[in-house]
Amino acid sequence: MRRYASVPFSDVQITGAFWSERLETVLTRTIPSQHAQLAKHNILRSLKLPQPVPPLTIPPHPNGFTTEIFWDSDVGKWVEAASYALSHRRDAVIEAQIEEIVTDLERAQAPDGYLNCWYQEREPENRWTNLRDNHEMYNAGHLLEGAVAYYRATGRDRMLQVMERYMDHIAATFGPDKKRGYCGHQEIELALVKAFHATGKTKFLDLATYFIDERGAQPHYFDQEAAARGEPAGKYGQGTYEYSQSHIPVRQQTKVVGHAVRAMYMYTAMADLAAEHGDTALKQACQTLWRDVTETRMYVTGGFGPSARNEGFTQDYDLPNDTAYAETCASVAMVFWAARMLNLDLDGQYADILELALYNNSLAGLSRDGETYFYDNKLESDGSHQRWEWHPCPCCTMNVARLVASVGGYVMGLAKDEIAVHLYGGAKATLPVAEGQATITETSAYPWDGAIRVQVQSDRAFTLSLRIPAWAKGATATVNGAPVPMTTERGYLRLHRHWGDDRVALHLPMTPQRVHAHPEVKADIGRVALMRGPLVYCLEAQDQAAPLHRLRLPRGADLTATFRADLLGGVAVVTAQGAALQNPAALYQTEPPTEQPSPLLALPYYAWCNRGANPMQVWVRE
Ligand code: FUB
Ligand code: ZN
Repeated sequence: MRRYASVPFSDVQITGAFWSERLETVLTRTIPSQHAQLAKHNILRSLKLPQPVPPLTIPPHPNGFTTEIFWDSDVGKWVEAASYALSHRRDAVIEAQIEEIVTDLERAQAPDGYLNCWYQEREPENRWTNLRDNHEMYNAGHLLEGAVAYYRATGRDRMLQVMERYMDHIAATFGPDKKRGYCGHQEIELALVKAFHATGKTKFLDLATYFIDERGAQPHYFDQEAAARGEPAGKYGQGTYEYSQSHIPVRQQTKVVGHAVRAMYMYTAMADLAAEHGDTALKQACQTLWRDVTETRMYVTGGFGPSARNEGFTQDYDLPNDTAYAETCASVAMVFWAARMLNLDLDGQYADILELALYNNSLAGLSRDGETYFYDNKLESDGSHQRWEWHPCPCCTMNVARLVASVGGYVMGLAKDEIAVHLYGGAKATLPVAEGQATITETSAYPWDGAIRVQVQSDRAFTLSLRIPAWAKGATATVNGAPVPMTTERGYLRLHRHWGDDRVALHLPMTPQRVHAHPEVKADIGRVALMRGPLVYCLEAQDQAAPLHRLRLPRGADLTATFRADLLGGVAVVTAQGAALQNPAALYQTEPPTEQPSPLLALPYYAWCNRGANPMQVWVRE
């Protein structure tokens, strides 16, 4: 298995305007405001194991479940995002806030290493009795990711030591010759792989491998655990273990099912472990699941999971627009998975979906000012869907923050004698390659413009692989001004030469394109979506001359892209001459309705609902 490694975001300098602006917003507004929200909503207080135990902040759901049970995960994710911020620039206030959290966790940790503020505060006698529902290892995983990120950013290992003790406790409790459990909400598996990478300690990798290998085995651990609680085995709120992708062993899974975030985190860990162990069965399972989700169960915006009922997948082609769940976390997790797939195989299909999920569904989850969010990302709204400042289940907030703060980590890939550029938009890195090094400086106004310049400075012979996105029809390239044949290998233009101080120019045409859905996607029949480059577009009612439901974009209408510096901080809009249905004489009549020309203005989907709530459509009547 040829392996690529992602270049860590801390080794990639983001220089382009698009991501620099978002990075700055996340560093200066999102991270501090999230800390304030964690404090305001008692989440930080919960780490102090207050006595007497305070009443619940989040009233339980009728099924008895409160999202307070996974507050530790929100803290872990915030520490991770904040640590990424520190990797960009140190900040005494943020560091003091993290240090206080670490001290709280250190104090809370039980002598045997166990650490879960919910259980320790409220039901210490019940720990490890309901892995199916209660997120203990999910919390542990996010805290571990936070600890790894903080260690990498600062070199301080106090939190990592706390988490290592906890992982040792977990490894002493679960395993082939112990309790054969694993978490109902996958997360810890990918976190353990990160801990292995950060420390080189194989015990972390072994535990991740055990969890993935054990999942779905019979007799089913969740049945046994339920019986031990005195509940009928197999009686499950969600009705099926597909919800947690534990219905069958992971290598046998061929359909993407259940809760979308759990699925994506699990596939991420599977791809990680396939790479670590050269496990072809695991890799094949990932490839099969990848095809399944991208061919039948993905929104055009790179969103996943249409249904609120299970926060996840339903049937093939079931992709409603106005009720789309498409949780921000699920598409953020798709970015994680796609990056791992790219490391297994340099194949542009993975980078294309990575980019789609990043620029569209994921980025839509964060407002322009960096302080309000979407949890579910609808593709059509009557105006009632709005961004919020906080949520009883704030998982998506820190997920989008950690993604943006580490976006540089998705830009390049590295093999022994190859550097691959997956994403454009302005970035610079000096990388070890071919037993020497190379500095890659990519300059562009991407995603607004497809003119890309890559300066290579090196004295080594290696392959520079430049991604040619599937949407870039008619792409051209030159090296030092001389045209090169556009022969691509699985979506990459692979330029092999002895490099000096050389200039590669890439032209990715950014003509606006119409996208049509498979006819089994009932919601999109007779409708069209617009894309330009990696961006999906939408209509917001406030930009149109007629109400959205009356508008139509005729098939032959010209599409024009214009950069509007005055709009939403600068975006390329797509305009066209559309048509609007006129008022008829009566409620019902035998004459067909008449239309008048009506200009349409579409803007990038990620930017919608930043000027107040208003109706929106991605799929427009054709
Ligand atoms: O259950 C923990 C997180 O909260 C999930 O990943 C999200 O879908 C939300 O339910
Ligand atoms: Zn979420």
